[in-house]
Amino acid sequence: MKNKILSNFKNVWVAGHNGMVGSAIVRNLEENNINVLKVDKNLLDLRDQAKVDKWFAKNKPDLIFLAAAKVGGILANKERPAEFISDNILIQSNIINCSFKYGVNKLVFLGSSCIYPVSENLLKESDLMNGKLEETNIAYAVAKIAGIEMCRSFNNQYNCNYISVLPCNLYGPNDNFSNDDSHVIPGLIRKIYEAKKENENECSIWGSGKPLREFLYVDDLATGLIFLADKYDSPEPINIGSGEEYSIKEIALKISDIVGYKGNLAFDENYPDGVMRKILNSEKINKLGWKPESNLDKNLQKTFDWFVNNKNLK
Ligand code: GFB
Repeated sequence: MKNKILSNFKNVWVAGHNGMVGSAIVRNLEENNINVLKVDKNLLDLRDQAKVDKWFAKNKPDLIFLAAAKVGGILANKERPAEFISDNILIQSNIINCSFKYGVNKLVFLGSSCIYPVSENLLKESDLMNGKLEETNIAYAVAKIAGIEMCRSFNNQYNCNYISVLPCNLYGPNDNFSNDDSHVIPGLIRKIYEAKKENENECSIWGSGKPLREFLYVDDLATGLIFLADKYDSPEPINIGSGEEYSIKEIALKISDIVGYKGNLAFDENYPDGVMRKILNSEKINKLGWKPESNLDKNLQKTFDWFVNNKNLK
């Protein structure tokens, strides 16, 4: 009999359940017959401390996946830093403070590989706060670093069990496929799909195409987060990556093949590249016993299929 996951918890809340990460966690938990607490953002603005407190008093979660955040790609971060730092600090502070006030047993906080200092090497957890941050997303990075330090501080001072997980770049169903705010994979899926539909001879790709990024499929992330909720109790951050890195040009060519686009891919260097390489050292979680089932080509196809079937939803 497979060990029942999260058997130590009875009231699991996925904050941000409608987002790409939150919905992947919910899919996994509900497939394992675990009831999930959810609250839509139009019913509870997580930036509103009084409302969050009232919700905690009524719903009393004992495990929280903090997947609610203001996220976006390189352009959104570059152009709207005030929103990224303000919203994320408000959301995480409200939830972490209420978790302590209402005795939540465990909280899983989500950082990102982009909060590490710029480096061409594999990013290790010990590299955090040991160097200059990437300019294009410094506001988001500082907010997330504050969240990690808040978890560590509550663990040290009040013996809480709030863990911090740092994923690499993510993709999958239910992502944001908008033209300007999205991350690279959904942004390119939409752009190249539309170039094919409009029979355009050329499709513009931001940047040089040279940057390298590590990608993890969001359903693999979900299994990793649930694995850590069950097995990881350290206040130290832990990376979760696929170990698969590709250049933006390789990704654009793969997506063109999936879409069936035959036009030319033009790289527009008026757009920022961001860091030239961003890949995690995921030895720590691998040694604990988790590895992704990742297969980028198959998962890119699944993501494209989801987009085609849902593109009119948003
Ligand atoms: O995914 P992306 O926005 O995030 O961009 P980052 C990755 C690379 O893809 C950059 C290029 O070099 C972009 O110039 N790119 C090419 C595109 N075409 C496109 C496109 O159509 N859309 C997008 N978005 N990029 C983010 C951080 O940095 O990493 C976030 O800004 C977040 O805070 C995320 O943490 C994980 O990897 O550059």
